[in-house]
Amino acid sequence: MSGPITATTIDELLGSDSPTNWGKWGADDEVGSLNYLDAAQVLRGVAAVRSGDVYTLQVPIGLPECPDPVWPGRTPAIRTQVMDEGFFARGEEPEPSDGHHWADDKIEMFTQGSTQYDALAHYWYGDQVWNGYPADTTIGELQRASVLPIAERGVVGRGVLIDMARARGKDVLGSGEPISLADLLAAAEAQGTTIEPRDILIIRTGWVGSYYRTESADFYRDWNEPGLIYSRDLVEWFQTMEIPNLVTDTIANELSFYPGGLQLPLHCALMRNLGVAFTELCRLDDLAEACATDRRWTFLYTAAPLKIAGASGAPVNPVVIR
Ligand code: UVW
Repeated sequence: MSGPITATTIDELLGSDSPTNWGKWGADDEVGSLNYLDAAQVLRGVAAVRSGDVYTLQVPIGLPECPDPVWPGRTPAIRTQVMDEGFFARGEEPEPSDGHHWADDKIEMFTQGSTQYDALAHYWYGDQVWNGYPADTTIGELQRASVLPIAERGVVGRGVLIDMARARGKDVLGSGEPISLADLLAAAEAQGTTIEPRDILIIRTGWVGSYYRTESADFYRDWNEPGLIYSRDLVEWFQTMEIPNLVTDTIANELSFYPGGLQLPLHCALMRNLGVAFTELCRLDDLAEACATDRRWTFLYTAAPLKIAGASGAPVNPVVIR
């Protein structure tokens, strides 16, 4: 990419011939590039397991000392205790005759307010969402390409981690720091890693990890998440490589804002047009440390978001087995 991107609309940026996978898996498809993860890909993931070490990638929900990290405008989860020993001690709940007590609680949260899978119809431009479904199928609930079909299917395959922060000798990439396709491939080469077709691509920036070490006001100042920057060759590479799933440790998986005013154009080019599943807001630091220690950057990746009907996203705790 030469020079800053100054397009002011997604249409202008992507043009009329941006690569798409619409129709590739039929007129009724709702899981897009996850279709690439067939049984052979599951076995390829299993074959990458060496030590049996397990890593969970979700950030915690509802830590009392630290509100959950969320995209500006969303609010962190609120967990409310609905029943506990205190209710009995205060006489607010009648004592059951058999002597049992219990605890209950509830959570109010954005479906995308934690580590999460985006539904393929979560983000669009023009009047169509993934696979050409009309944009008005999102009114009230996502009638097509909600997160439910992804949740019902599950996601299993070979994961490959590219540690961009480590490649640049940083703990964390800076606000608005871009990652081009060339940067990604150079970091993979420097790690000695080959990204193979149909790999689940996991990119570490250190961003979400830094949230837990940073004052909230500092974390949200000059808000522009680092990440992949749009280029036509990046989109073509995703399509040619048949990448089913992009996973990162940022809240929205890509560079947030562009000088011309664009926001999250890869949500449109990759998710809406190619059907690439987005897994956002992962905690990757411990996994990256383990990979750097024994220089093995590939593993079995498994995940299934919660089955929430009609939802534009759903929390998930991906599990990686090395
Ligand atoms: C936005 O929609 C802003 O981001 P995300 O995909 O993280 O939910």
